[in-house]
Amino acid sequence: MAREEREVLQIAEQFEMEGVAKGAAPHGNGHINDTYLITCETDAESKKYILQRVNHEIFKKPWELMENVVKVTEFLQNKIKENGGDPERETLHVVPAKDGTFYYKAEGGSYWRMYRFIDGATSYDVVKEPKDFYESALAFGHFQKLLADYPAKELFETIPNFHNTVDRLANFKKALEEDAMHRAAEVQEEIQFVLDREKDCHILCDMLSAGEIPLRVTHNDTKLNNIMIDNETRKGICIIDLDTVMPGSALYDYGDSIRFGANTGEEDEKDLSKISCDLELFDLYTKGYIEGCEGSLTPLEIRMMPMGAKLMTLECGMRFLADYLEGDHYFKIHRPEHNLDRARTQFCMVKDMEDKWEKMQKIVEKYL
Ligand code: ADP
Ligand code: GN1
Ligand code: MG
Repeated sequence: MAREEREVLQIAEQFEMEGVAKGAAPHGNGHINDTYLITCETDAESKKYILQRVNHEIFKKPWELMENVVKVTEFLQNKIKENGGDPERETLHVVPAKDGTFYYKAEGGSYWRMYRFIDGATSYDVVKEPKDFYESALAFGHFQKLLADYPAKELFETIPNFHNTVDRLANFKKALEEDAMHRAAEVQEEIQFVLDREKDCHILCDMLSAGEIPLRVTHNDTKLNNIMIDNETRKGICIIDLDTVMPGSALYDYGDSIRFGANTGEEDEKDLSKISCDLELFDLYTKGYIEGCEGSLTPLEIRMMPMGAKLMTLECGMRFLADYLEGDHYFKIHRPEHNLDRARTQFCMVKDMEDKWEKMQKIVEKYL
């Protein structure tokens, strides 16, 4: 057994698992945390768990993050029970550490947490069937609806100003000014693309601060691989990756899903001719999200959906490009220029949305 696996297994042993942990393997395609699938053997069967090293460069206070996650999952478990659902499969369950806390701090200072594994379901990195994307929209909308009466004040802001596009732009400009890796000169076109859209960055922030659109409790990281789709029913059964559940706008959740799932190419596609906003997928997701929210979106929120999609895509591109300029310390990369490739797909998607703007508006208006 490799050293890494042995070390991860030792950490897994610190949690209240059933049986004896036998195997640990890297799992999933998240950009932030390190995720492992732990396999345990009991007398009767084998049991699986998800063990994660929380990225505490990004989540500065993992104990606050875990307090959020525990509270939100308990709240969801109760809601799901009240609604006659299956709380075992429809929300995450945190597995406590043996000392009764909800995370484990290892020697060397890394922070770990464990979830029960959701079996018989898959998280997809691309839309394989349009129907799956529609089901994911229903589920993300439903998630929003379930959290509608969650006491927002109780939530810690795990990453301050997470979707504040004005703040994101300021951070981008700072990275540009510092140009720590001397990379700015080669990416002038991409930089200009962002700077030309400065005004856009204010639109949703202004509407939120004027109270024109409501602040809600939102997920804030609604890409397709943050939902488990049941292998048999093909329903979006469980929303995962709850690290950024915080006050936000429904347009952030809606927009981030479009950014990722309605793109005809992958987030890190090098061939930009493959990138575009698929209007059929855009329509399907819009319909599903509005239905999932069960009438709770305001007419103005619905009208602003194209803007939510465009701004979440622009913001993500700006974040990838800033990270490229700063030396790739935030998002995991798997090749040189990975963040630059990602930024380019996002900007290409933004441009395509701008070209299709009237069509996107017509689509959302159908649902008013
Ligand atoms: P990151 O913040 O790095 O994106 P995630 O919490 O999204 O981490 O987990 C990464 C991947 O691990 C997910 O995309 C999913 O495939 C898988 N995963 C996470 N939690 C569970 C779970 N409870 N059951 C099954 N798979 C999970
Ligand atoms: C990160 O953790 P993951 O891979 O689900 C990021 C999101 C970005 C996304 C881009 C906490 O999501 O904000 O939109 O990458 N999460 C965090 O793929 O920054
Ligand atoms: Mg994730």
